[in-house]
Amino acid sequence: MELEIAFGFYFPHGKVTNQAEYHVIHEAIKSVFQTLPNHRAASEQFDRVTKACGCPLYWKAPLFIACGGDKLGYVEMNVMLEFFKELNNNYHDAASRFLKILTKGQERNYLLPEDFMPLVQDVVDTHPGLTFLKEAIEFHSRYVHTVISRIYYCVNSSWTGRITLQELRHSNLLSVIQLLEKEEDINQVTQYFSYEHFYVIYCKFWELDRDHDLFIDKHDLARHSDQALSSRLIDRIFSGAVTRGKQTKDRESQSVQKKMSYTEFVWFLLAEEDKSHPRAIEYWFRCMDLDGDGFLSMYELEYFYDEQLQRMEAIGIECLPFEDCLCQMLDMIRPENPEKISLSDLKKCKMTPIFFDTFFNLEKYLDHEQRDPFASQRDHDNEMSDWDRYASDEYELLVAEEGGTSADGHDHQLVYGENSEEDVLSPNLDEMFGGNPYVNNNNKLLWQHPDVTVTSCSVHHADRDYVDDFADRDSPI
Ligand SMILES: [Ca+2]
Ligand SMILES: [Ca+2]
Repeated sequence: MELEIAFGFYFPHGKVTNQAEYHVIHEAIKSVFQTLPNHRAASEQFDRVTKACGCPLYWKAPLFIACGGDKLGYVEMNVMLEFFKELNNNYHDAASRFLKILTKGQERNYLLPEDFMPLVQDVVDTHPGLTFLKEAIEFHSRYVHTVISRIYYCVNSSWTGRITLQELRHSNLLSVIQLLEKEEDINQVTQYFSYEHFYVIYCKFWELDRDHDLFIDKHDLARHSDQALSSRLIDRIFSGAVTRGKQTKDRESQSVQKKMSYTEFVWFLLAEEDKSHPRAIEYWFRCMDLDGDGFLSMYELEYFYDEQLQRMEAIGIECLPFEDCLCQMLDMIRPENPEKISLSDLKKCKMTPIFFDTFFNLEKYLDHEQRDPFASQRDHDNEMSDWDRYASDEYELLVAEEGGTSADGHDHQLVYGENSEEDVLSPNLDEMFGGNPYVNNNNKLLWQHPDVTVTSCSVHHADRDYVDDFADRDSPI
């Protein structure tokens, strides 16, 4: 990038658009406003204004707000023309314009989760594939938060909670948002917006969260997928390596209990059900890297395998001793340094899901054992991701369990609380995106806002490796 700046090829906000195009759009905006009373556009009319600006349809709510429409209830023609002029003069590609619009003119060069709320809420309110949700208001914020959490999972490869322009450009987010205006069936938009995917994630959480306070603890999570996960791994999930660890004090025992929020659960489930996704590999790597040195050592592998061995013995299954298992795994991963496994070793290997399941998911490990490993790799070569396949299967099951579908194909009964008027999830959700930075095993800060700065284990040279690995921008699948 430094080279690019030196030679003048670097355009932080995209390349300059031509003036002829500007005038065409300028006239188009004027002609929309001239059909409106007092040359003012209300939010319902902003679909036309947005299209006249040459923006994707579902930028309309953020655009309306960026022009002050939320305060006045309308936007005047001159305000819109001024705003567009500024966009045109200073922001020259879709990503930089999107960021400018969503940050509502605040001088920020990154997006926060709440910046996405008007956009996703507007999809709920106006997308033809979600009209059945209109009456079920208590579902709105749950859907909105699920979508935003999925966006961060895929796009925010730096794990900072802040989506940068670079991350936006390396992602498919803008093209998926654009797809929404052509695709009437929201479930076809499997990236981020699918209602069925939301429904599966939410039901899975609801099952675990027995007291419905919208947080789950270690014991709740242990019940996930018939106790498939090892307790050592669950401890790591709650350690702060991958969650920001809300802590609540237990009144009776005075002990501090760590809880997982709904949005953290979204990340967990996505990572658990598709272990080939770059974010999932990072997620499980963080969990297994007990000392936070950026490598999985033989000791760390043995620590997790030990519990797998005990569990298999307990149910009378014959299992490989650690040394043999280790040989198999090293054969499979082929790490650059045979003594330890790095994040990039795992990202390069196509059989990484088998690697992780061997160390902490008994059910999936036994599944893999019964299958030809190359068959599962072939499965992977077809178009559907592991996540899409999981979500689709689970949705079918949920619908079947609930005893048939309603006319619109959706049954909301499961999640209707006793007082369905109140959106109980919202207050919790709204504070979920903030919280503490990630910590490593020693409770020292490992990941800090706003950059990926490793502050704690500076004695390890491996830190460099960590940062490099996380900084490499994998575009989401
Ligand atoms: Ca709970
Ligand atoms: Ca380590």
